[in-house]
Order: sequence, then C-alpha cells, then structure tokens
Amino acid sequence: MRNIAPAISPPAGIGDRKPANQAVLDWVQDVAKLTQPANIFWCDGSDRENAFLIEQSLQQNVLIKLNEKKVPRSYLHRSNPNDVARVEQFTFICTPTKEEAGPTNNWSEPAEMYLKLQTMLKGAMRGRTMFVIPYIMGPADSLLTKVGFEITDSKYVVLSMRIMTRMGDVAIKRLGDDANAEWNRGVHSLLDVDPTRRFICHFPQDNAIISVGSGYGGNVLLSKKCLALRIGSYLARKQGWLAEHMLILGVESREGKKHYVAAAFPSACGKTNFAMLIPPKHFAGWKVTTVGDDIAWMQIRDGRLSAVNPENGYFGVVPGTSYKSNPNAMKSIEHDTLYTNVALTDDGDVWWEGKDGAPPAHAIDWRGNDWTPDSKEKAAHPNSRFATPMGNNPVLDPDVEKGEGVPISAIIFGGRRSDTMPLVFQAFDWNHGVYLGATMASETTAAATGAVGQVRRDPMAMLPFCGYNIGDYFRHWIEIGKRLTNPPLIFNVNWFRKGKDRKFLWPGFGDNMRVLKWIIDRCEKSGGAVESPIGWLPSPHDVDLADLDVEHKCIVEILGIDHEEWKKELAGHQNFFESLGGVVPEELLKQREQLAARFKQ
Ligand code: OXD
Ligand code: MN
Repeated sequence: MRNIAPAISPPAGIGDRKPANQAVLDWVQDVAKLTQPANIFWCDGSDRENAFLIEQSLQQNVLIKLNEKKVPRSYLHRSNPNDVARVEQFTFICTPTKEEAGPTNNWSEPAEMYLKLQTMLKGAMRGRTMFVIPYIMGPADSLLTKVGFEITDSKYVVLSMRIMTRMGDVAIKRLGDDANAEWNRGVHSLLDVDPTRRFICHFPQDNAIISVGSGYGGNVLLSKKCLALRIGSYLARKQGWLAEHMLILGVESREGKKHYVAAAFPSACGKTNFAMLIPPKHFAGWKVTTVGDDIAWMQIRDGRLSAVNPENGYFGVVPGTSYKSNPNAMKSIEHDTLYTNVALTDDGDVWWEGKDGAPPAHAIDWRGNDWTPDSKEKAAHPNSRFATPMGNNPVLDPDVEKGEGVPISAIIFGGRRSDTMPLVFQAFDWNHGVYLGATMASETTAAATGAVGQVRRDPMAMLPFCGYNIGDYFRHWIEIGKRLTNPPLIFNVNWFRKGKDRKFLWPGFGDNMRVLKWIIDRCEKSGGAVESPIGWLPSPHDVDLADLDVEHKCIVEILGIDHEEWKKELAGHQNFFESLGGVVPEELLKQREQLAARFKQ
C-alpha cells in the first residue's frame, strides 16, 4: 500500500467550500499553477467529507478497514518503508542569515531553498488531487490560537489533520476575509517519496512551510512540529510567549485542590503515558487529567504561566502501549483511530509488540509481509503510530478548550538516562531551572531516523524543534522568567535510571504519581527536601512510597547522586555549551560555574 494515489472526483457539495479570503485564494492558485494538480479539493472538515475521503482511500488502498467490532471506525495505513520517522538531517530553518537559525539547525538561504523546492514541485501533482486544509491550532476562542492552511496531495494527511487539528469552517471563520490577516502557509507534496528528495523547510519570516518527499506524520502534518513548534517558537519569541515540546496535565488531590504541570521529555520518552497516568491504589481519590500530550503554548497571565494545548488529537507511539503501561491510551485508541505501520491480525484487528495478551499465531507485518512469533522482524515498526482525537481520552481535562489556558504550577524536564540523573530534583530558582532544561540529555529513540540509544543533549526537548538560534531561545526563557511574579517551580525527572545489574531501578508508569505528588507538595510548600549541589533532592521519607514493591537500597540509589558520574556530566555541559559557539547567555555560563563550585564545597 502506498500513499500516492490518482485524483478523485467528489460529487457536488463535497470539496467545493472555497474561503472568501483573497490572500488564500491567490496563494492556492499560485501553488496550483506550479504543481499542476488534476483538480483542487477545498476541505471543510465535515463528517460527509470525511466519509467520502475514507471511502476513496479504501478504494485506492491508502487505508485498510479494521474489524468494525474490535476497533470501530478505525483504519490502518502502511507507509513506504523508507519513510517511517522524522528526518532531522533534512529539516531546514531558512532565514536571511545563518546566525538566525543558530548552531543547532540546518540552515539555507531562503531564496536558494525556495528555488530548489519550486523546481521539485513543478508539475508534482499532475494526475493527483490537491487538497486545501484550513485549520486552527489552539482552542477556538484563545488569543494564542493561530490559523494555518495546508496544501497536500495526500488523503492520509487530510484524514490525519482532521483528527490532530480543529479543521474546516472554524478556521475559515477565524481567518475572515482580511487579506492582511496572519496565517501560516503550508505546502506538502509526496513527490515520489524518495529519501533523496525529502526536505522539511521552514521560512519563519514568511510564516511558511514547505515539506516534500515524505508521508510520515511528523514531517507532513504541518500543524504539529512545523507550525506549533518550529514556526511557533519563532512567533513566540517575537510576541512574548513560549511554544514548547511539553505535555500538560492536571492533578487533583483527594481534597479537590488542583494544580497543572507542564513537562518536556524528548520524543518517545513517555509524555503521553505521563499525561494519562492512573495513580496507584494507595493514591485513591487523586485524579490526573490530560490537557495535552506533546505541545504547550504558554503565555503570561496575572504573573503566572498559562498553557493551552494547540492540538486536537494525539499522534502517539504504539509499541509498548498496553493496559499495564497506559490504560487510558488503550481506551482512547480502541475506536475512531487511524493507525500507521502496526501489524494486522487475521481477524482484522491491530497488533504490536508490547500489547496485552499473547502475540497472534499469524499476522501481516507493517511492511505487508506474513509474520509469525518466530519471525526475526518486528511485526509493528518501533515508531508505528496512532492518531486519535483527544475527545476519546477518558481523562480529558474539562478545561482543555479554555481559551485563557490553565495556570502552570510546575515545569518538569526529563530525559531517558540510564545513569547520573536521579529520579527527581528541584531547581533552586528560575534561572537554575532554565539551566536544567538547557543541559538536558536523553538517549535517542526511533521517533527520528538515525542511531537509537545514544545520549545527546536535547535542550528543553526542543533540539529538533527550535525554529531559531538556540542561544536566543535560552535568552527568551530567561527574559520570560523576569516577567513572572509567580513563576512555576522547575524540576528534573528521570524514570529510566538503571542499577549495576542494568535493570531499571524505578517501576515508572502509574508509580510516577509518587514523584508527581512530591512535586505538588513542593508547590504547596509542604514537601521535604535536602539541599545538594544539583538542587533540592527528596530523601526516601519525603516521597510517598507506601505499597511500593521496590527494595529500599534501590530507592536510595535512584534518589541519590554519584559525584564521579556528575564530574563527567559537568564536562558534558561544558562541551555542549562550547559546541554552540558562544551563543549561550552569560546567566547560564554562570549557572555552570556555580554548579561546579557547589561540587567542590
Ligand atoms: C512526536 C515527536 O511525534 O516528537 O511527537 O516525534
Ligand atoms: Mn513530540
């Protein structure tokens, strides 16, 4: 099954809802002149349109219908095997100068890149339908909300965007007919899905994105990584807010006291699991609710940070998702879900490594080949995904549509580290917290092409997503801190530390509630901690460990720090800052010196 499919002919009343805004109409005509599609399909986001596009996708083998009884109204898509993850090496920030893109981004001069892409797009949609998708990012009535239009020649993109964004009339209405209104221009074409002609390019000064040669979500759902993070972070700096790679969750105590927390973990490090956490039995009466699982847009309101989730759905990693790891995600993806690159069982159900129960005796793997438990290959690709509307989530936060957002009490940074980083610690103050974010590191995962399991610095989990100079991004964080009269407390967590036997020391998943509870206690000024060189550390008796089946010595090990490991860590921070070539703000260099000095005391 491939994404590329010939043009479709919609009946009257479908695909003909043109917006009135002349700037949009002119831009669409320009792109059509260049790409030469057989026809233009104007999306309105309606149920009727969706049903028509699904029917066409089934006929053209873009989708497979799953067993209606087992996974109602759900479908499987198989991507080209050469196209299964984000491609950071082919992702560009195109600004007039290289300095604006900074040391962590691939850079190209905009005119040069436009020319290269236009050459590739010339006639690229011949014989295909060109879809125009209007969408908004953010709740319908939020001041932060942005309008985007994505042009694409992929029905899979249209169907996914309908899940992941608020799509159609709501965007056309929000934009109105002012030809000078701000909106994002996104152009996507599959071309021939050739990895040598795959580029994901951002033009922040033009509020424009062009993505070619891929059909993988992270490269082509332009609302998400491209607009909400790369262009979003650029706009956020200009306009005085933050666009971050963070989940947002609500946590309510037995007494009904509620806090909201935002957490930045790199791709495929458990943001969705944490955002949907079910507290262990001992915490009966506590509730965790999800505002978002991947992206937070935060503005300053009444001296605090206030966050909205710009998305409308979850695009999550499937393997490892089970009733043990994330029951709420399992309930969310049992219906109305678009799966990509998972295995198909003989009875039309989906399967993946780590799903509850025994593996099927036979299945069709993500490439479309026969698979049995004896096969050497994985049945589902390690980066196989679900796209599911957030409305499916049984623990969706009631304030998810609130335009002003939810007030953030704590920010958490965290990576996947088998050593060095303790389970949790708290920064001394805002700038120290920014330093924790800036020096974050994590083992790489299958969410991006390249080697898996290598420790790399990933500041604020934004390394692949910051749309401008990372030094200016750090400075922007420091400046935001100065404007907050009631800043969130900042923490660092690591669920993935291993003992000498190379086994995980901490059970993770629902038991992360114990860590979250300590964080909330600190926000409430009731939690105990000891001062250490790296920040405030809980002692074992500060964390509620009741009914936890973990040896005390493991707890002591995971909560503690090893000075030898930290010597290496400090050198790692220095190397990282040096690799950035002089862009790191003075305040953060000072934080490093202070950290080193505290170890010497
Ligand atoms: C994602 C990612 O898909 O970070 O969210 O890669
Ligand atoms: Mn992500």
